[in-house]
Amino acid sequence: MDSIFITGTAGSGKSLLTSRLCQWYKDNNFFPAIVNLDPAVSNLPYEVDVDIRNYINVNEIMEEYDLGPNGAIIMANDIIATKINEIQDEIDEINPDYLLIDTPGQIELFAYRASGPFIISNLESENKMAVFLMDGVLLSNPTNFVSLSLLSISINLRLNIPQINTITKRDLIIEKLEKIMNWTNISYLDDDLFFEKSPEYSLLSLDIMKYIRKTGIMQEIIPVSNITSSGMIELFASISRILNQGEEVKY
Ligand SMILES: Nc1nc2c(ncn2[C@@H]2O[C@H](COP(=O)(O)OP(=O)(O)OP(=O)(O)O)[C@@H](O)[C@H]2O)c(=O)[nH]1
Ligand SMILES: [Mg+2]
Repeated sequence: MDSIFITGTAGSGKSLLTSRLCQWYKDNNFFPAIVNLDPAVSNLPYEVDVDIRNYINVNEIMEEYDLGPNGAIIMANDIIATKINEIQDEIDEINPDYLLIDTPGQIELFAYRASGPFIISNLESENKMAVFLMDGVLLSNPTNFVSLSLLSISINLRLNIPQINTITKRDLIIEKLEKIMNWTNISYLDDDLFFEKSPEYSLLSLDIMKYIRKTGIMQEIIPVSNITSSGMIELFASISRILNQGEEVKY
């Protein structure tokens, strides 16, 4: 079994992409299963196979510990790690080819606290990887692009598994897409940063991007749309490439 963790900023399209990936694997005669790790979600655009909400109830946590919604969500995210055995048992019973893991809306609660890295390192799976979603709608200027690239690297550092970067909601940014993709090129980025309001932040953005380029971590960014499916073939190819590499180099 290979596991694919879908991560990204709140509202970037994680849950919808999870359902699209699941459908693709089904259409190609594989056996996928979905784990929902978001204890606070109310509606999901797919049928869940393993659901953290069966073990963690945010409303009950609010009442029992006299917490407000934010405190309860933080606590709920921390409790995820304690449910690893139950989740693993359910997954083992299903025994899918591909396990798609939809992560909580608040990426910082999953990645920067203990539970996300704990679940990732303890889940039993042949290969593990992450798909990080950058919300295309947030990429309105080059400084935002650099900030989200930095977030991607930061998440990669915390989760410590191979990661693919995507720009989501491609259908909503058709006219801007070429410009956004050009920002991976330092000279284009430099030109566009010139029009940013603050020279200080422009220089900082440029320095950060130069470093990011050097690491090679953001070499490939795949624009996708969950609505029109454009870019999905490239995404599947990239996922397969990483998982197949893992056949030789175990992570
Ligand atoms: N136009 C467009 N809308 C999208 C796309 N992907 C997701 N959406 C919409 O964006 C909203 C958020 O999508 P979700 O899949 O719930 O995003 P999420 O990252 O799981 O959200 P949280 O778990 O709440 O952080 C929904 O209204 C989706 O229909 C896309 O590719 N194009
Ligand atoms: Mg979601």
